[in-house]
Amino acid sequence: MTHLLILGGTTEANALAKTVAERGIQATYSYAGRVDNPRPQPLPMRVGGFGGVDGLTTYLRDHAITHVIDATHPFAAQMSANAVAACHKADVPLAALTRPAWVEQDGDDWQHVPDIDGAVVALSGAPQRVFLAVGRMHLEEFAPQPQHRYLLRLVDEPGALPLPNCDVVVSRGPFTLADDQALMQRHGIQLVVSKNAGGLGARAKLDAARALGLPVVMIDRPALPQRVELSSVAQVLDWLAHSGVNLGV
Ligand code: 3Y8
Ligand code: NAP
Repeated sequence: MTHLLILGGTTEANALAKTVAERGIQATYSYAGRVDNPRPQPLPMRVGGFGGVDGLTTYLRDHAITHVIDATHPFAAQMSANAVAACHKADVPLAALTRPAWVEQDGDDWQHVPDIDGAVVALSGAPQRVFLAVGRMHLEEFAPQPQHRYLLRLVDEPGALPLPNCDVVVSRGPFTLADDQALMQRHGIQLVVSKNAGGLGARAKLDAARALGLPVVMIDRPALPQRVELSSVAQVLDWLAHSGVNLGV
């Protein structure tokens, strides 16, 4: 009996969940519980960590999970590493549903940095109006650069912020070029800081930066462990069919 676990939290995970539900494949959609109101899914959901590799291994066994799709964000490196380790221990097939990294186009002015710390260093220097579009979880790391006026885009209303000069927009994606361009013009943005998330949900700020002739500090993705990587819902269905799942056709 098939029971698919989808490690979610991305546009691609949501597209997969819709198709899996339509096909009547038994599946569970998993959120970390990072935000107050995660988007509802057409599948049974679970919210919260598993408790590391051992917790996930136990979960896989206790719920007779037959397949895992890691459709988490490219920066969710700990979850992806845990999924590789736990699926190996529990002998459960694993595949990642990923999206390619963004690449510079004509008119882009990107400065690549290897990680969040590299972005913090790149913000040394005279005060600017910075669109710090990296979410909430790593804001403290930017505290050494308080001189800038920051525009923050967060999923939920924040508590105390680690930066003195901030404007906060509470908004979850997917975002549009028109809205991001208007937002960045309204705030007189001079520099954008972005993770290389890839996908369509967050690329609007990059297209807006290009249109406005603004530089971007682009944070490269963390290294992820070796695993099967698929890049479309169709490829996931094919992978499932080849590992014995009846797709309800
Ligand atoms: C809880 C679940 C969809 C999927 C929406 C995608 C697109 C919009 C772009 C900007 C960048 C950022 C952030 C972002 C994007 C999609 C996708 C994506 C970036 C939700 C969601 C959860 C989260 C967690 C949240 C993080 C934060 C990161 C905001 C749902 C909306 C900045 C990543 O406050 C917090 O604790 C937020 C935490 C991890 C990164 C951070 O460090 O703060 N995502 N985002 C997931 C869970 O609990 O398991 O409610 O939908 C999902 C989405 N976020 O089609 O609706 O697929 O990438 N999410 C980044 O890329 O830098 C926003 O503002 O331009
Ligand atoms: P992370 O740093 O890789 O994971 C930290 C811990 O959070 C994991 O070890 C696990 O806890 C728990 N976790 C993460 N994703 C989970 C999931 N889908 N289901 C259950 N537990 C999960 O992860 P993150 O970067 O905080 O991302 C958390 C969630 O937000 C993921 O669903 C991801 O897809 C989504 N997201 C993240 C970003 C981003 O920029 N990082 C952007 C968009 C969406 P245990 O060890 O206790 O199991």
